[in-house]
Amino acid sequence: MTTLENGKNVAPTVTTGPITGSRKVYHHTENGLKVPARRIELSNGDHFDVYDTSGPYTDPDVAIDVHSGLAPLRAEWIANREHNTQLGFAKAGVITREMEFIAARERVTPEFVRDEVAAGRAVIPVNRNHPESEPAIIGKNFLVKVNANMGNSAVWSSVEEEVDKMVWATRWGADTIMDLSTGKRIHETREWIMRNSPVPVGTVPIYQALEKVDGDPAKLSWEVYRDTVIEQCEQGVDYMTVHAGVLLRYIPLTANRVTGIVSRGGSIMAAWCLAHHKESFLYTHFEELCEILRAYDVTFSLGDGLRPGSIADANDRAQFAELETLGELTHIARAHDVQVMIEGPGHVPMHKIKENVELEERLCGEAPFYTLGPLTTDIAPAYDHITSAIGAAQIGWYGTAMLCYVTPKEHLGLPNRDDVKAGVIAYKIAAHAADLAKGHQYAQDWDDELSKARFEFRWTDQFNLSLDPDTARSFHDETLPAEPAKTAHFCSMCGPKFCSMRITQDVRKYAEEHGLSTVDAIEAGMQEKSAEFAEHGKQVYLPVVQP
Ligand code: IRN
Ligand code: FE2
Repeated sequence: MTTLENGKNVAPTVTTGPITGSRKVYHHTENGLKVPARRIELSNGDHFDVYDTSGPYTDPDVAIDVHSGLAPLRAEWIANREHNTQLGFAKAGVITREMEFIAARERVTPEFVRDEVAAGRAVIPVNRNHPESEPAIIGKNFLVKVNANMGNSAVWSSVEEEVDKMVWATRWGADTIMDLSTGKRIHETREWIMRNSPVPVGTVPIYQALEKVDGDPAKLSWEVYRDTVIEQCEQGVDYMTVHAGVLLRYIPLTANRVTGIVSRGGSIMAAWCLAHHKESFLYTHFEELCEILRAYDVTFSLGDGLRPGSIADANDRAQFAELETLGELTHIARAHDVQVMIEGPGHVPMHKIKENVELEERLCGEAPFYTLGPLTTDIAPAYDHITSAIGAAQIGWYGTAMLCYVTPKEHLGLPNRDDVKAGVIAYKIAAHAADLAKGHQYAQDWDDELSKARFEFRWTDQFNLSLDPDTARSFHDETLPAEPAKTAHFCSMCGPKFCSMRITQDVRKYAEEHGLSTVDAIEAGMQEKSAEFAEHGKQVYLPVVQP
């Protein structure tokens, strides 16, 4: 591990320990692989296991030393097999350890994982030089994934903060993270993140290449770019955004847009193309790039350099022209056994979202779609985790495999720790809502567990089954802090007299006691309630009575 700039080996402090109300467990596969899960213990003696992205940080039995990094979980798997990509193995009919691990995580068969990878419908981003990561899969027939972006910029934040944000984001459920650092300490920041990340890490190599030529896009070259890609492959980056679809002839298509080119990588490449009046070197050298990525099993995330940056620009000619080129490149990469996913928008109103997924699937042979939101309106800066989670839920439902989070700071500034959590939680909601709509049994089971806990007034179980137990509990504590309130059959929203759930339970009890059907009991029960209502002076809101 490299030493920090000031000469001292300062270890970033990161959050460790289990999430409230749950503990780390491991499921063992046929071949003895230990697959992590988060077990939520319930007060009725049951438990519910959920998909766990947090790595060893939430396991109190593992000592975390960020200086030495995480244990290289995959090192032995990689050492004991021939050199190939997950796609190459899958095409040859081989089930890798990674596929077996993923099958257990996703509750499907290893054969299914292999077949989806072989078809190019799913990717497993696992650089052979990132053995610390726990394998995960991105594809529409698996759980919808969430990516969290981090990275310092020239003006703000330190290496320590970025490592801490990575641990924090995965704690709340980020399935992958992207290090988008710019500025001086790019290599060093990335090294700390790579060695400590339990999830796949993505980057946009053009950002670092630009640093190497002092920030002047015109000075970029294939050679500088290639060397940067190799440097990052060597460090273990699992997937890379490559804006190879920004062709010279597409740039004029953005001239009349409201917001022009908003992609950082896209604008860098457009500037290079215009400065040299040449076709993009990412496009002309694409096959060489395939060879490099293949050697490390790095996955392409073909960038949407011409994505719309406003509601007005959604689904325009520039955006879809680029998508066509990404489709062409997908087939080239696959022929080299390199895994591919496709990046998508951006800013899209709800009625224009579906078309994006349909077109992407058709043009790119169902390569996993990976979208940035999209934001469904532009009028709520400071709340763009919400404007975009709405679009993310929809696009996920239609078949997008991974959702790139947007934080409340989007368009305004660099996200801090709280923004990272707000963004991750908003996107876990979107991803889970999509899983539910897609009929995923595990998603349905999770909801049912929480619904039951809510109905039975198992408050602690309701908190612990939620995506953010700490906040759920603290909101409840605000009005009913006393411990008995955690078993009370009401909360402060409706108060003890008007809790609909309690009334329903009363109705059911009444039916049982009086030998009535529930329908009759509702009728009888409602009459009683109405009498009770009149008795209390026909007031809808009664003062809350503390237990
Ligand atoms: C995801 C989908 N479309 C864009 N993204 C992400 O946006 C991409 O993966 C990267 O993390 C971020 C910034 O990309 P640009 O602005 O360089 O295109
Ligand atoms: Fe934007």
